[in-house]
Amino acid sequence: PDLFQAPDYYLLDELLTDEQKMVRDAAREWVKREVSPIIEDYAQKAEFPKQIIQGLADIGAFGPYIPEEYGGAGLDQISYGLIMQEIERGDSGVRSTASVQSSLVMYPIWKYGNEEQRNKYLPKLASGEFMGCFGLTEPDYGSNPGGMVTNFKDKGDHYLLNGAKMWISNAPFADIAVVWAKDETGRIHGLIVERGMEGFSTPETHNKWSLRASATGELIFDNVKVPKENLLPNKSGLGAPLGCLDSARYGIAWGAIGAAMDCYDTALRYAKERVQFDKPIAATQLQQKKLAEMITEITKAQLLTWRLGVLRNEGRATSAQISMAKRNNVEMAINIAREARQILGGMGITGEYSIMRHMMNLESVITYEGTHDIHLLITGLDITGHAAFK
Ligand code: TGC
Ligand code: FAD
Repeated sequence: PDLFQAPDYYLLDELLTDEQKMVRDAAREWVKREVSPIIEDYAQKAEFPKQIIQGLADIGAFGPYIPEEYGGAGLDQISYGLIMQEIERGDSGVRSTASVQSSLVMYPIWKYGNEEQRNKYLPKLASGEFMGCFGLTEPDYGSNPGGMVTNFKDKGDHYLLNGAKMWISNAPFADIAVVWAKDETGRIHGLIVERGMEGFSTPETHNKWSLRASATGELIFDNVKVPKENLLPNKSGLGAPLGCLDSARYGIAWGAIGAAMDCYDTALRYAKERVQFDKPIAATQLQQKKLAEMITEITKAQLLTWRLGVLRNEGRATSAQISMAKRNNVEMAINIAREARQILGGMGITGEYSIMRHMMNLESVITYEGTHDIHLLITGLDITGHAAFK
């Protein structure tokens, strides 16, 4: 009863299995106990709370759907989504850390790596002993990663890697980086770069107004000698990193619902308690309009995302379907954060409440993993057959 009141207007819990509910409730309880009490302070300090890494591993947030033989939690896609929802109810930056570790580092090693690489890295990533990051974006190539200039040359017994990535979540403290770079023919491959390799540095990006509790940085490669066994052998081409993004974007679709739920829940409680003109502001039509529209949008997003989860479990979800859910849900959440902030009046701009932090975080979420525009253009391409971004 002390848990956060998660809106479930259409009785969606009835669509979840006992295991899915158990996983979600464990994540919810952990976020409430370990994340919510400290996260505002860390966001204000612009610091990632490293002490929660063990807890994230314990709730299965590192590799929820990676098979147990590699240390993952071996869960289904809806359980994965529900974990992301609960973490992002706490903070989008913490969810970012889990998304990157699971879908952008463990996923490519699992799917595109060989057995040796899986055994070497996955159990340590699942337990949080190793933290990873994913380097796709470059200073001159964000929405268009296919243009990347980071490259490697075959030097016989090793590869020589040069280039730079920017806006990389977890980079400042990551032990390993999954880096996308072109070979001498211009073909994109994934390489595992380890901290400590000569010529590899990860300067931190400062002065962010968004995702402040997540560490963001650059990856600089200055003639880094990468052992040949660190190349991911089983997939190359732009489709390889984009395949990882499908998995992360799906998790973000769920995560955004969590941020929206927290804003709605906070605004509803506040509106019932806050009295102006001798009555609770919740008794005014204007505030009811805001709250009623919020629960409607959350409910629509929950149904869309649950269905997407079923399709993912069946291996039938398309990339375009994932783009639609990421785009819809993040916009839904950012709109709810803005309306909820207003319901709290002046209190809404303070760190006493989570809403302003969610609102600012969501400015990153609507931009990373494909901007809001790019996801619209992916839907446009899917329904018309014309790629408008080219
Ligand atoms: P295009 O020619 O369309 O495609 C190239 C190849 O990729 C295949 N493909 C996909 N494969 C798997 N999943 C997908 N979603 C795929 N989309 C496309 C495609 O079939 C093709 O394969 P092949 O075999 O024919 O070569 O590529 P394009 O250059 O025209 O670009 C398409 C576009 C614009 C949609 C794509 O570049 C894109 O999605 N851009 C956005 C970039 C982006 O999302 N970056 C994210 C960086 S990572 C990040 O932000 C992490 S934040 C994490 C956190 O902190 O939580
Ligand atoms: P640009 O691509 O330059 O876009 C600028 C504007 O132009 C946007 O509004 C965009 O929608 C629009 N635009 C671009 N192309 C078109 C077009 N064809 N038609 C119409 N409009 C267009 N990347 C990683 O690789 N790993 C990470 O871990 C990671 N973490 C991140 C963490 C944070 C906090 C942030 C902010 C970003 C992160 N990113 C990461 C990078 C992120 O994926 C990129 O910022 C994003 O893909 C957009 O690229 P860009 O910033 O270069 O914007």
